[in-house]
Amino acid sequence: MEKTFAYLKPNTIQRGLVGEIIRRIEEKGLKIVALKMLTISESMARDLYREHAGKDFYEPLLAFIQSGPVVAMVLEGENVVQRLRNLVGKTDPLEAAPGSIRGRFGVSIRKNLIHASDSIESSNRETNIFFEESEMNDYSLMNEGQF
Ligand code: 3AN
Repeated sequence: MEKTFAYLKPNTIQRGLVGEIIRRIEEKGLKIVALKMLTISESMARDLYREHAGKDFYEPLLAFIQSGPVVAMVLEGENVVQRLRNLVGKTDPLEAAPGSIRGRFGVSIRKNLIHASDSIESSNRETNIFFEESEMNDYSLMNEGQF
């Protein structure tokens, strides 16, 4: 079954929006199979965003995501990568659809509240930075597949 990785950025925790965003993920019928709060280390941050190394926003982005705890999760389901990306919205909150998470709550492109993997390959790579296989949970949602 397809999986995707996401984490709620430090400003989401500081703004008290963890519950609101998880509620939207659950409301959409997406299944959370792993979930935890942690503070990202510098080596995790560099690994996570290595494709952006050298860009002008890279160092400020690394500093921001280490500035407080994050809430990391893995979701599972059919087409879950695309389904979560649609719910999250475009990178820049100015361009994100008003009903998306970034469109509704986002203020700046750096502090855009939530990261969601952009492909199955990225999801596998990013999940391995945050989770062990033993942290994945196997269960069924009530009405799974009927949303
Ligand atoms: P997404 O998170 O939508 O996949 P990416 O992978 O292009 O977007 O960017 C990773 C993160 O880098 C974004 N979530 C955002 O926080 C930050 N970022 C991207 N572009 C910029 C930019 N022009 N200025 C500041 N931060 C940026």
